[in-house]
Amino acid sequence: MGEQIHYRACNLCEAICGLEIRVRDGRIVSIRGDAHDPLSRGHICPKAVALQDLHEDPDRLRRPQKRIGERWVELGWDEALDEVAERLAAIRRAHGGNAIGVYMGNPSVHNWGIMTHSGAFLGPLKTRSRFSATSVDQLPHQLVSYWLYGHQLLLPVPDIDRSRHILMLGANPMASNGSLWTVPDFRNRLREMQARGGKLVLIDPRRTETAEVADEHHFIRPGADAALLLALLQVLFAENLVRPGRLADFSDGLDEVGRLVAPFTPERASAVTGIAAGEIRRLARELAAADAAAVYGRMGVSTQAHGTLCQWAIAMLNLVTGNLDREGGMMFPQPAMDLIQGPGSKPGHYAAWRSRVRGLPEFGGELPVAALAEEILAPGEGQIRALVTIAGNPVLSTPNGRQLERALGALDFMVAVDCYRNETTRFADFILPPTGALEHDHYDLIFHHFATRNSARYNAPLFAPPEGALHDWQIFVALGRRLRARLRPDAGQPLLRRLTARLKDELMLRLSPQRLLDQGLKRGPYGRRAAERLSLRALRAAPHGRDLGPLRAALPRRLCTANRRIAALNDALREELARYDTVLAEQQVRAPRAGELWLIGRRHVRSNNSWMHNAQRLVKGKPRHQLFMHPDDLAARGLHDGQRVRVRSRVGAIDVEVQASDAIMRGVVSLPHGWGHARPGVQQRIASRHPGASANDLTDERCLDALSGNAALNGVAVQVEAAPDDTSRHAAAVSSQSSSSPEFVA
Ligand SMILES: Nc1nc2c(c(=O)[nH]1)N[C@H]1C(S)=C(S)[C@@H](COP(=O)(O)OP(=O)(O)OC[C@H]3O[C@@H](n4cnc5c(=O)[nH]c(N)nc54)[C@H](O)[C@@H]3O)O[C@H]1N2
Ligand SMILES: Nc1nc2c(c(=O)[nH]1)N[C@H]1C(S)=C(S)[C@@H](COP(=O)(O)OP(=O)(O)OC[C@H]3O[C@@H](n4cnc5c(=O)[nH]c(N)nc54)[C@H](O)[C@@H]3O)O[C@H]1N2
Ligand code: SF4
Ligand SMILES: [Mo]
Repeated sequence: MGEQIHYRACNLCEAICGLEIRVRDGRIVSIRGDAHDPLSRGHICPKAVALQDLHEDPDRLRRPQKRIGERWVELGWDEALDEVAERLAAIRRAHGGNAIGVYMGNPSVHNWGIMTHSGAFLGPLKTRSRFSATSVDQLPHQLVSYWLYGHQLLLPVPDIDRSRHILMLGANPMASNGSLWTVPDFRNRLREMQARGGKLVLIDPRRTETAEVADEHHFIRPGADAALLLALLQVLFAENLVRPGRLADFSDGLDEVGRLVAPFTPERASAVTGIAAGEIRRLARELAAADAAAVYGRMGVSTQAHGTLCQWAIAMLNLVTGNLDREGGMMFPQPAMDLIQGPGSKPGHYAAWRSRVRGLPEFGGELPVAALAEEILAPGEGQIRALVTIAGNPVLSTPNGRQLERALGALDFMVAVDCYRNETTRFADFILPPTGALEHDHYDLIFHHFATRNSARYNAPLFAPPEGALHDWQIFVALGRRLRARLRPDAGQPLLRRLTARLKDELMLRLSPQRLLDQGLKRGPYGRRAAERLSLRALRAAPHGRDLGPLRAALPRRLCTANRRIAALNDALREELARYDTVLAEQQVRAPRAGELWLIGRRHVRSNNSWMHNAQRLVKGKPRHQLFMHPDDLAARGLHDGQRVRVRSRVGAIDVEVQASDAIMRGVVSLPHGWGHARPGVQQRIASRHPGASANDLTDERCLDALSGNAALNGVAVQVEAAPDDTSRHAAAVSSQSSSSPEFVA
C-alpha cells in the first residue's frame, strides 16, 4: 500500500489548524501544517503530533469498562449500555431528574458529534443539575454577549489582519494559540500588524511568551483588572474621547455608562492595579487615537472575582471607541454552519433557577461547577446521587478538586463517557470510551464562530473505527433510546403531544451529524449564495477547506436582542458597578495579608489542560509544572530556586518544585493546572511518571465572580514555605526565616 495524504483540522485546541497527515501501511508517518489551509496558512504547534500518540496510546480505552470494587472488567457494548440506562432510570424514578448531575468538559466543543447529539442522551434525563467547563472558563464572555447582543455565542474577536492596535488582558496566545479567538499563526499575524505600524499592549501579572512579542507590557495585580478597565472608560468619557459613530444608532444607555464610570478614576485604579495613573490615561488616549483598535481579554480576566464586570467593560471600551464591528476592530465572524441564526439557536437565559445549596444562578441551563461538590454532598431534596461526565476531568479542572473527589466517592452511581481512566473517571462505575478523533470525521461546529477569518472545512476519518466501536454521538443515541424506553418521559401528556414529541425524538435519533451539517450549510449564509453554494458535498471536494473571506460588518443585522439594539446596561450590571465602587472604597481589592502571595495559572504550548500528559513527545525534557516565584519573594522566605515548597490555601496544600523567575510580578506565584496525576487508580502510565501537583487542590470553590458564578481561579491567596520533605541544602535554614512579609510591589 502506498502513502496516503490526509488533510484535517486539528481538534486539540481552538486554533483548529489545518494538518497534512501522511499515512503508510495504516500508520501515521508525519504530521505537518497544511500550507493551503485558508485560516491557519501552514501553522502548527508541537501538540499536533499528539494526535498520533493519542491514536496509538495503549492506555486509551477501547471497550466499555465496569468497576467492581477496585477491579475493572471489560464488557460488551449492549450489556454496558443496558446497565447504565437501567441504573440511571432507577435513580431518576426514585429521586427525580435533578438527582442526576451532568458535567461536560472542554473536548465536547472540539468534537462535533458531542455537540449535535449529546441532547439525545441528556434530554430524557430532564435534569437541572447540569455543569460544564464553561464556569471555570468563558462564562462571563457568554453572559455579557447574551446581555448586550442577545446571544451567548455572538462574541466579537480582534480583526488582527487589519488592526492597528490591540489592548490585550489576561491572555497568552503565544502559549494557548488563542481562545474565543481562533487565531492560528498568531505570531506571524502579529508581525504583519506590527509591520503596518500596529501595536500590541499586554496587561498580565507575568511577562509571558506573548509579552515577549508585544510592544508594551504592564504588570497588574491579579484580580484588579476591573479597576483598570473602568478607569480607561472613565478617561474616555472625562476627556471627551467617546466616538461610537454608527454604533450609537442602535445602542442604548451610553450616557448612563459615562455617569456610572465617573467615580472610577485612574488614581483609584492605580492604587489597586499597581499601574501609574498617568500610564492609564496614556493607554486610554492611545486606544482612542488608533484608527482601528481591539480590546480583548481572556482567561486571566474571566476567571477572577469580577470577571463579568471585566468583560462588560471590555465590550464598552470597544463600543464607545467605535471599534465594535469595525474593520480592524472587534468583529463578528460569520460561520458557514451558524449556531446563532440557524434553527435551534440557543440565545441563553440567566438566573431562571438557582443552585439548591448556595443559590448560584444558572446560565443557559447550566449551574456553576464550583457548586458541584456541595450539590452531591449536602443531603436533602434534589441532592445529586448520580453523575454523568462527558469529556471532562473536573477533579483536576475545577476549584477544590479534593472536595470533589470526596463527593465523587459518595455517589450512588457514576458513568463517564471518556477515553481514559483518569483522576475523575476512576470514580465511575462505568467508563464508555468513544472512538478516537482520527476514527471519526470532523467539522468544527464551534470555533468558526470565533475565527479571525471566515472559512469552512470538513474532513473524513483517517482510520476506520475498530469493529463494534461507537462514536460519542452513537453512544448518546444508544443511551437515549434505552432511557426513553425505560422512562417514557412524556407520560401523562395528551396523546397528540406525546406522538409529536416521539416523532421529533425519533427524527433526532435518526439524523446523523453529517445530515445536520449538510442541512445547516445549505440553509446557512454561504449555502444560499451563488458564489459559494456550500454543502457537505462542496466541502468534501475541498480538502484544504474553503476560504470565505475576511470578517465583515454584521451589525445591527446580527443582533439577537428583541429590539435589535445593544442595551449597554441592565440592573444586574448597575448593581455590580455599585458593588465594585464599595469594594474599592473599602480596599477589599488589597495587597495580600502578611506573607500571602497571589496564585495565578499558566499554560504551556506543549500541554493541554489535564489530558495530554500521556504523550511522551509532549512531556519529555524539563518538567513544566513548577511554581514560578519572584527571586525577592523567595529570598524573603529563605527559599531557593529548585527547592520543593509547600503551597497552602484555605482549601488545601500541595508540594511542588519552585522556580525563580523575574518574569513574574512580586507578590504573585504561577502554577499551571491539569497536573496531579499521582492519584491512585489512574491508568495513564506516562502521565503518572510526570505527575506534578494540581493547582485546583488550592483554588477555592467559594471564590467566584458574583454575577456569573464563574470560578475565580486566578488571584487565590496562598502561603509558600519549604516542604517538610525538602532535603535540599538550604532546607534547614528555612523555617526560622519564613515569616517575613513581602510588601506588594508593582
Ligand atoms: N486552576 C485552573 N483551573 C482550570 C483552568 C485554569 O486556567 N486554571 N482552566 C480551565 C479551563 S479554560 C478549562 S476549558 C477546563 C478544562 O476542564 P475539563 O474539560 O474538565 O478537563 P480536560 O483536561 O479538558 O479533560 C478532558 C477529558 O476529556 C477526555 N476526552 C478527550 N477527547 C475526548 C472525546 O473526543 N470524547 C470524549 N468522550 N472524551 C474525550 C479526556 O480523556 C479527559 O478526561 O479546566 C479549567 N480549569
Ligand atoms: N498549549 C495550550 N493551549 C491551550 C490550552 C492549554 O491548556 N494548553 N487550553 C485551551 C483552553 S481550554 C483555553 S480556555 C485557552 C486559554 O487561553 P488564554 O486565556 O490565552 O491562556 P492562558 O495561558 O490561560 O492566559 C491567561 C493569562 O492571564 C494571566 N493572568 C492571570 N491572572 C490575571 C489577572 O488577574 N489579570 C490579568 N490581566 N491577567 C491574568 C496569566 O498570567 C496568563 O498569561 O487556551 C486553550 N489553548
Ligand atoms: S495550535 Fe497546535 S493544538 Fe492547536 S489546533 Fe494548532 S496544531 Fe492543534
Ligand atoms: Mo478552556
